This record gives sequence, structure tokens and C-alpha cells, in this order.
Amino acid sequence: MATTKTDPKLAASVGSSHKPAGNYEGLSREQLIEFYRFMYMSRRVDDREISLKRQQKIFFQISGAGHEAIGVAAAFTLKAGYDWFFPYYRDRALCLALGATPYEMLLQGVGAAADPSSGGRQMPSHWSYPKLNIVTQSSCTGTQILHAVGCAEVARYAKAHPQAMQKAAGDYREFKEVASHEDEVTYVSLGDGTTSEGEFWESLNIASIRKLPVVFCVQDNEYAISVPVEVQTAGGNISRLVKDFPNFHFEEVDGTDPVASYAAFRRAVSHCRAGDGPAFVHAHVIRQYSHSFSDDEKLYRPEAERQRDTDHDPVHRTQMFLIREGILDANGVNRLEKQVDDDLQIAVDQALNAEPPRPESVTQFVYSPDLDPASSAFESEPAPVNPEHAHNGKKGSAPKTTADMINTVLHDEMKRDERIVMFGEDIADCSREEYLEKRLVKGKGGVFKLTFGLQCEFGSDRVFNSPIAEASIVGRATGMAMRGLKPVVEIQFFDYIWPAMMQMRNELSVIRWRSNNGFSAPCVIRVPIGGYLTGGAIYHSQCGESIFTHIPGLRVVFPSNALDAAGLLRTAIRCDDPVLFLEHKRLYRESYGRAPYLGPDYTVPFGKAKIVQAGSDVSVITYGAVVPRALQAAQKLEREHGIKIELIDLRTLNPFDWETIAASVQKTSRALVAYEDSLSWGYGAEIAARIGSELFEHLDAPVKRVAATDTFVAYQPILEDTILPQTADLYRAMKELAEF
Ligand SMILES: Cc1ncc(C[n+]2csc(CCOP(=O)(O)OP(=O)(O)O)c2C)c(N)n1
Ligand SMILES: [Mg+2]
Repeated sequence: MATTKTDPKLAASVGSSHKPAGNYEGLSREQLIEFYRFMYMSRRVDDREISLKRQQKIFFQISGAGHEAIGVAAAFTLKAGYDWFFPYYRDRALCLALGATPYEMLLQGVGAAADPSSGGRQMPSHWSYPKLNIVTQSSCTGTQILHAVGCAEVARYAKAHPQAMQKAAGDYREFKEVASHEDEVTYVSLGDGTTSEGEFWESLNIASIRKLPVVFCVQDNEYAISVPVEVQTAGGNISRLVKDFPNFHFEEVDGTDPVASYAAFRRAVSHCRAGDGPAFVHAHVIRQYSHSFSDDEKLYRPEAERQRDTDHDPVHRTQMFLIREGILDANGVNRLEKQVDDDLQIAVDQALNAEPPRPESVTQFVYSPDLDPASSAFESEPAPVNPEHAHNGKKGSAPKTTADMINTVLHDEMKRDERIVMFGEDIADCSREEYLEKRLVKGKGGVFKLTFGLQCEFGSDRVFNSPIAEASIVGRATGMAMRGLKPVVEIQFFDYIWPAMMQMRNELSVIRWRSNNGFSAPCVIRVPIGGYLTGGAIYHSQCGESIFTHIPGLRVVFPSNALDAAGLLRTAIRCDDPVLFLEHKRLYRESYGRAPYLGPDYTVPFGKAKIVQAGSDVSVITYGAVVPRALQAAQKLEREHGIKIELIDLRTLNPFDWETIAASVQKTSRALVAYEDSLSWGYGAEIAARIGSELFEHLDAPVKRVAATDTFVAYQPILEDTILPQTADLYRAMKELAEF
């Protein structure tokens, strides 16, 4: 809780009654006054914001009215800057009681440059106060719960790996410390409606399995905008549905009662602090106003029902309680309220005069301002091949497949950086460790075996299996990365990345930007991608990289050979941004692109294409599994017709190497963009458009594209061949362009 600020004059009113001190569950009379002060302050900030919105001086309003008591109760049992907080938009009272000020909140309302939560980038009530460990939140219902779970895993890891937590020079660790406390607790809150989200259930499951110190606070106001709880939650009561999750401590409480709320929270927090597992506080609260300023609850709630809520208004109730108990008299209440009102008036006046952000600042903090993965920091001289560098029984001098190479890099990076943790579906060698210890099994290490041997070497707390819940893989990784760990997680197949899309689009990629660099979550998501599998069909052949390159804040890498995979994966791990690392399944064990291992420090900067073969007649711009196919076509064309193709492998898709493309097209005046994904709206569409608009005067032919049909990928090989771009298609297009 924030430090107490009781006015000395007010204190004179304390205890003015002759009543004996009651039992307030350990809360002193002074604390109860503070409790009320924060509740009243929260309500008054809401009311002022509502009037500012009416005057068009702020642009959005959502209130915490009715949720104040449970919020202050939580703050009074937890420690700002020590415990961790993933609040939702109704948690104004919690944030105030933890130490945020009305002025700071109003700065977000007006969208000021000095808004500490987002620098004018997020709506009000989207709390983010790094100093207090209040973590940036989005508008999505439920995404924060997985971050809380990931966050709660950090202290235990830090205890087991104390040396990992120190800052280290030369990579992302230079910019993020892992500060943790052994008995820290993570708070996360959500509404009753949000318990319908899958991410809620994924979070409960993981917190329960791993006995994590998370307090889940469900603030049940019986409505999700206009949808009542019985339509949202089977049986109408979430406590009944979750009661069998193991390791939990459960509380169901009247969240408008300050003392009962405090008692419930104290028990819940002590269960978590003791390391006994998570806790679930189901607080019945009221929604005093409409859902937000944009909603009119009279359209779906009759007068009598709204009056019933008003009768339970926690602010009024707490005020009456203080008077009834003789803790404050009417005079004392008036003085307290006037003090809050006067302070608030000053805060409003100041906020309305605050400077707006500079328009040029919009591009700041999309990516790390500290470490650019495209910079020369990631250029490296390949070390001489070391025949003694054996891994998984293979000598360093032997050419490695892409699969072996990735496994070796993961191994060497884990050795170098103890902050790296890996999880995903089937990625461990064997979850039942005793089978490994007794040498009953060899271990799996991923469906493609890319993580084989890592659990055995680095331990089960660094490499472990996760439930089949893709949102949770990315959401947990985000929570861990925010705290300074480096999760390198795997989504088993690109085809199944979609449940994680919300986490990638609305959370992971935008955390740095929306918090104005207050928080960041650099981590790596490795994903096997692509087709040409002969039988891969619809659900094991997908590409779709352009959907992710369309997301600002996310780096996207797509190597075509073992050496690039090694250098780029290392850069991905060491850099300070979130990276989607796409690994083409067909290339994993291909003889094309095998290479010897170039040492544990070989890195390749992002945004630097490779000219696979130089030529003067046509520029072919491609990446991934189309590279070897285009190379074959180019070689045949040269053999048969003397046409010289310049073949460019982009290697990374965000950032991408425009300079190399432009220089090549200026030289050849002809461009073919080729990609495996379906043609329309694919990644090459952007490249083709850029060439068309920026290099028009250099072109002697229209920009051509070769890609898959605008269908899905079919199972029968004849269909698969028809759908995916083949060497013959590339050959034909190159020839047509050269002859245009
Ligand atoms: C994923 C997602 N879906 C829909 C919305 C729109 N939305 C915002 S708040 C809300 C209702 C949430 O209800 P509840 O969880 O009960 O919280 P309350 O507002 O009642 O406190 C909805 C549907 C959203 N923000 N995010
Ligand atoms: Mg609700």
C-alpha cells in the first residue's frame, strides 16, 4: 500500500467516540481511515473524469465505481514495488492505494506526453506504473492472466539460478535486470465475464499444476457490458466451477465490505507467500455506473435493479461504517473528503495544462532503442571450423543439417545464458524424469527433435513440456520476458499458432510501444512452417508469414539453410525484441544448405539479404524453401539459355533488406518475387508494390510474382504439386521476364 497521508487535523477526529476499538481483522482505525480515503479518492477521480469527458477534455472514460473496496483491500495486503500486479481497468482504487496518483491518472486521460503509463498512447484506466510493479495492460479481456502466470514463475527460477540474474554485457541482458523476491506474490484481476475466456482456464490450470503464487481476483459485478452472469457462467457462480483445482486457496467474499475483503485477501496472500500455491478471490461487487461512458445501462437494467446496486455502494457503506464504529465523525468525514477534493482540483488543473506528445514520437519504442538486431553489433567473423566441437555425437567439422544446427545453437546459447528457458508441446526429453534417470528411455526432444538432449543437459526447470494451449505458451513467455528471463519457446506447427495470435498481435508485439518503453518482452518463438512435404495437407503445410510481418514490433526471421539458421537464431536469442523464428520443415534435413558449425558466437544481423548467386538479367527475390527451387531453375536457365539470374535470399522478413533489392533491380531492370504462401496479399505483394512505386523508372518489365494458388494445401501429391510453386513455375516466370 502507499504510505499513509492522514491529515493531522483529521487525526483529531479519529477515535473521538467512546466506543471500544472493534475487531477489524487486524486493520487499525487509522488504516480504516486510509482505506476510506483511497476509496473516496478513486470515486472522485472517476466522477471528475466523467465530467471532463462530457466537456470533451478527455476522450474516453471507464470507471472503477463499485469495485473500490476489494481494490484497496488487495493493495493493503500486498507490497508495491515488491509484489507484481496485473490489474484490469476497474482497478483504479488498487492502483491509487499502491501509490499511483490522481494526477498521473489524469495525465493518461488527457493523453499527455508525461503520462507515466503510456505517454498518451493508451486509453485511461490502462494502468502501467513500472516503479510500483504495475504491469502495462491492454484492452483485451483475459490476456493479462497468462502474463501473471509467467511472471509468477520468475522468483522460483531466480532462486534456483541466482547467477543468471546478473546483468551481462553484449546482449539484451545489458538492458534488463531480473529483480525478484523469494516470497513475492503476483496479483491479477478480471471481471466475471472474462472468466469465459480460454486464457482464464489455461492460467488456472498452469498455476495449479505448478503451484504458482498468483492471486486471481475475480471482481464479479454480475455484468459483462449488457450480458448478465447467468448467461456467461454455467450455474451463475464461478466459484462453484473452479473449486476443484488442486493447490488453490479459495475465498468468496462480499467485495463491497472493506473489512471482509481485507480479511479474504490477507488469507489468500498468506497462502501464496507461504509457497502453498495460488489463491482465488471471488469478490461480489457492484457496477455503480454504466459499463463505460459509451454505454447506457438503462437500456438493459431496470431502475429497481440499479437501485439495489446503489444500496450496496461500497464508498457509502464504508463511510457509514466509519461513523457507526466511531472511527470518524461527520466532521472528520467532511474534512477528509474536502482534502481529497482540493488535491484533486489541483491535479485536474495541472493535467489540463500538460503538454501533449510530439507527433514525431509515434515511431519511438516500436523496437528496442538500446539494441538493434540489424546493427553491426551482430556482424561476426565465422570462427574456424573446430573439429573437436562435437555435439550429440557429431564432430564439428561434419556438415550439419538445419535441424542439427538449430539444436547445437540452442545448446550453446543455453550454456552461455542461464536466463534462457524453453517450453512448448513435446519439447522436453521426457517429463517423467525418473525414466531418463533410470535410462529406461532415450527421450523425445520435440516432434522434429530440435530440442533433443537439452532437458537432460540443462535440467527440467529450464526445458519442459507445456499443456497443449498455444496462447499460454506465448502468454507465459511474455510474462517471463517482461521480468528479464529469455524464453525460447516452440509452437509445434505453424498451422497451430492461431490460438496464440491474440497474444502475439495484441500483447507481445506492442508491450514496449504501449508502455512508452516502460516494459518490454524480448523472447523467441520458434515455429516449424511450410509445405512441400508430400502428404502434409491443410494442417501441416501452412505458411502465412505476411500475417506476422504485418505486426509492428515483431521481428520475423525465415532462414533457408543451416548456416543462416545458426547465425540468425543466435541473433534472435541475444537481441532485445520479440522474434518469430520460422523454420521450414522441408529444409530441416535437406542436403541443400548443410554447413559446418562456425562456432558459439557466429551471428548474422537481421535485415541483410544474401545474394545466393549474382546475375545481370533478372532479379529474383525470395526466401525459405523457394530458395533452393529458384536456384535450380536459375541454373537450368543459364545452362539452356545463357540467362543470368540474380538470386536474393531475404533471410529476415522484418526487417527486410530493401537496399539489396533496390540495387539489384536497378542493375537488372526485371524483378520476380517468389514465395510459398498463397499469392494474394502474401509477403511478396509488399515487395512487388515497393519495387513498382520506388523503382518504376528502372523497370523494363512488369514486376512478376510466383506463389501458391489462392487455396489451401491439399494432401494428394498431384494436388500439392499444383498448389505450391515448383521449380518449373519459377523457370517459366524467369524466362518470360528475361524475354519481355
Ligand atoms: C477479448 C475481448 N473481447 C471483447 C472485448 C470488449 N469488452 C470490453 S469489456 C467487456 C466486458 C467485460 O466484462 P467483465 O469481465 O465482467 O468485466 P466488467 O467490465 O464487468 O468489470 C467486453 C465484452 C474486449 N475488450 N476484449
Ligand atoms: Mg462484470
